[in-house]
Amino acid sequence: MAIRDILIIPDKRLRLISEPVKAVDAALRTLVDDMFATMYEAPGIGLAAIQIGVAQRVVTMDLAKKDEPPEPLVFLNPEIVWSADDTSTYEEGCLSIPEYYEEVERPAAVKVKYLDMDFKPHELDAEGLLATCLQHEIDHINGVLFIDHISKLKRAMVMKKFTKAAKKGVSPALAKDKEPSHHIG
Ligand code: GNR
Ligand code: NI
Repeated sequence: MAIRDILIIPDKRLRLISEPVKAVDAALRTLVDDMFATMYEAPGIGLAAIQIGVAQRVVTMDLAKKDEPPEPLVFLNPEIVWSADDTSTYEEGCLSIPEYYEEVERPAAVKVKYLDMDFKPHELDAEGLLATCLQHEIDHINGVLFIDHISKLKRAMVMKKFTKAAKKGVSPALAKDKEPSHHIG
């Protein structure tokens, strides 16, 4: 099991449309193991394979609270087959956009079709955090990020901050410390 690097915006690979999984083989099992190791270490409640640079339609998730036993979930080729008309708003974050949080409005409930690690099909009725997280992860495998659901101005500000930080090779939280002094005062 290996912890892999998580891609950060503006990495273009985060905009790829991931390919469907064709079979559960040893390589896929290693990918899923690595995704859990990476997700738990981050820590995050969900991860899409593209976030570690693998453009396959694979999602891991664990929504168990800290004081509860782990509940690892795997979704292969997940697809939203129904969305509720009513919406809910949740403050979202993303491991590919570290330390940025914003409210996102999405359908309050979804029905998701997916395959498990035995390649057996399932349908899951989700609401609450599970519905939000599934939509966030299914967005990832379609090259969509949660900032695509916020205002254009907020998105532009986030993109600018992370693009500047990437050029300096530091995290956005530290980037301001590298500003040349002529930017101050
Ligand atoms: O860890 C995560 N938390 C989170 C919070 C609200 C809505 C979605 C998420 S998913 C995120 C991990 C991540 O980036 N998954 O792609
Ligand atoms: Ni994310």
